Amino acid sequence: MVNFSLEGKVALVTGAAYGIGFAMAKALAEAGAKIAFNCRSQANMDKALADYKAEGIEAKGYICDATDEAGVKAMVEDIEKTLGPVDILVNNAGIIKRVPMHEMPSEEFRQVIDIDLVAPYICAKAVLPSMMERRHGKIINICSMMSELGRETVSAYAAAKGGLKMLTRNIASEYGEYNIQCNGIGPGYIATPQTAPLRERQPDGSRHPFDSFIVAKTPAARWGTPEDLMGPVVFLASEASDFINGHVLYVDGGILAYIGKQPK
Ligand code: NAP
Ligand code: GCO
Repeated sequence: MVNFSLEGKVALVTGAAYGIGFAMAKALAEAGAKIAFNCRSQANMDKALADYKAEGIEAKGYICDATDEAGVKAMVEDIEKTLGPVDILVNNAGIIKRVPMHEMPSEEFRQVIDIDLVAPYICAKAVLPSMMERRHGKIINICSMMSELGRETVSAYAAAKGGLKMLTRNIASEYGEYNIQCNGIGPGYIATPQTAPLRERQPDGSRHPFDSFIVAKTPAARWGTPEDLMGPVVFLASEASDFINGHVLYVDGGILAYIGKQPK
């Protein structure tokens, strides 16, 4: 029988205070994993711990910036002491800044690269030695439509997410022989706080033009929800995907397959 169970596994989901990370952590917990997560803000942490508890999940939370190498190392060591070695790492923490590239301060460009690309490297590096020793592990990087496509104002984000796709392939290449699988999940347009500005009602009460654009551009004719990511992450975290490595699974309602409707 195909094994989707995560009983006895320890999962670290970065940036899982809410949004996609929270939904994925919930799914991993429902499949049997023990959950650790991090975020930067105490307020988000407090609310997240209450939300996990309300779902019956005893998640272990850490206030830790995923770009802080020493902090991440200490977090992973503490997880190992309290829950056990990390079997599943989901590099989910991420930000976006929507600024025309020619107007974007380089510090902002660097910050997006730091969080969306360097942090996944830092977190993967922190868990790999133990996974290599135990000769098994799952690393899942949360990529994006912008791992494949560009659009106005998201140059830093697209550069980071494009790099994250190749980092995923490189980790798969370098560590596959240790029975470590590294894959990506590429969500389409998902309704979370990160995309809230793109869905805001206009002053006249009409839908945001980008909202209408995305619904037209998506064969499923809807925004995705964080819950749409729950099955894919359990699949890639489980033994059911042990021979899948270096793959980015797009969970996008068909956007990448679709040229778009002919204008009326
Ligand atoms: P979100 O709603 O903005 O949530 C981001 C989470 O990451 C929050 O918990 C935030 O908490 C945490 N975070 C941000 N920077 C961090 C850092 N440096 N260290 C630790 N935690 C950090 O985002 P989302 O929409 O759920 O997206 C989650 C991931 O999916 C991101 O990588 C995003 O790029 C990707 N994605 C999103 C979509 C979408 O349409 N929403 C589509 C494709 C890919 P704190 O602020 O408290 O740290
Ligand atoms: C944007 C959106 C996208 C989504 C996601 C799509 O401004 O275009 O925020 O980047 O967040 O990454 O997959």
